[in-house]
Amino acid sequence: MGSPNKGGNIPVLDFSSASPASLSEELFAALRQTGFVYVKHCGITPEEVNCVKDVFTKFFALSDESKSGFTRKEGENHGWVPMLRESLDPSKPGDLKESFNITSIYSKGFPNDEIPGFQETVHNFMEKCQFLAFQVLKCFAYKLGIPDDFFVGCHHLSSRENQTALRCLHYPALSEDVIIEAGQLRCGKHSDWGSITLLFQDSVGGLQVLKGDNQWVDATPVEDAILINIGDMMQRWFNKEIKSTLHRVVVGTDARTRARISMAYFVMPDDHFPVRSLKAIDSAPPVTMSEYIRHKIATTGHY
Ligand SMILES: O=C(O)CCC(=O)C(=O)O
Repeated sequence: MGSPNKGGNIPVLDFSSASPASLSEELFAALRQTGFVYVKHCGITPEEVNCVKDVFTKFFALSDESKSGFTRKEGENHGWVPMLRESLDPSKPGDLKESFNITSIYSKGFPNDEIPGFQETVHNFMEKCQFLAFQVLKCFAYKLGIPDDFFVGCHHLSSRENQTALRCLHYPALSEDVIIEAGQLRCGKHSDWGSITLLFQDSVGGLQVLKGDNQWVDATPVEDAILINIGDMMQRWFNKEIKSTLHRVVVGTDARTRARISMAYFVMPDDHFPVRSLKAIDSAPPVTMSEYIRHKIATTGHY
C-alpha cells in the first residue's frame, strides 16, 4: 500500500513498483478511503505537465478581448469560460476562476495564432492522459473480475460520441478591486460526472475533499504526483463501493498574491453506453452519459 502520509489526507501510490494485480488492489483500497488517490511515476513526466501548463498560462495571459474570441458557446463544452461565469455550487456566488475546456482535439477554436503550437501540445498531452486513463480503467476491470478491456471498450476517448475533456483552470491572484463575497469559492462544491478524473495541481493548494464524516479536508499537493478521483459513473458501476466524492477549491489566505493553475482530464464513457451496477442486480436503472449530462445541466444550470 502506498504511503498514507505524504498526501496528507489522501494516500499516495507509486505506479512504477507495482504489478498489475497488486496495483489494482492498492488503487482500489486507496480509493475506498476518500475516492481520491495520488499516483507517482505513472508515465506522465513533470516536464510534460509543465509544457502543457505553459501554453495554457500564455492563453490566460492574453487580454479578455483576445480570449473572448474563444468563448465557450451555448450548449457546447469547448472553449474559454470567463471569471465568475460558473458557480459549480449553484447556491454560491460565481466561482473566482476562469477556464479553457478542450472537448476534442478536432474541436474548432484553438489559439494557435496567438500561441504557436498550442493545439499540438495539448493533443500530445491528451494522448498521454488517455494512456494513463486506460491503465486505471483496466485495474478496475481486474478488480471486478471482468474482461480487462471492458471499460476501455466503452471509452472511445477521441470519438465524437464521447465527451471526455481536458479543462485547464486558472485561479488568478485577486487584485484589491475584486470583492470576495461571503461564502464565495474558487470552485464550488461538486462531484465529477464521468468515470474518473486525472487532476494536475500546482503547489499552491486550496483543493478540499469532503470525507465520510462530513469534514472538508485539504488535498495537499504532492510534488510530481497526479491526483485521480472517481466520478459518478464509476460510482454507479461499483454500486457505490467506491465513492464519487464532493470536492471544492477554497479562497486561500494568499489569494490576493498567488495565482493557481490546475488541469483536469475528465474521462467519460461513450455517450450512449448504458451504465449500470456491475456488482448488484437490484440497483438503480442504467443511465447513459448523455442522459446524465442532460440531467446535470437541467439541475445545476451549467455544463
Ligand atoms: O482546480 C482544482 O483543483 C479542481 C477543479 C475541479 O474540481 C473541476 O474543475 O471539476
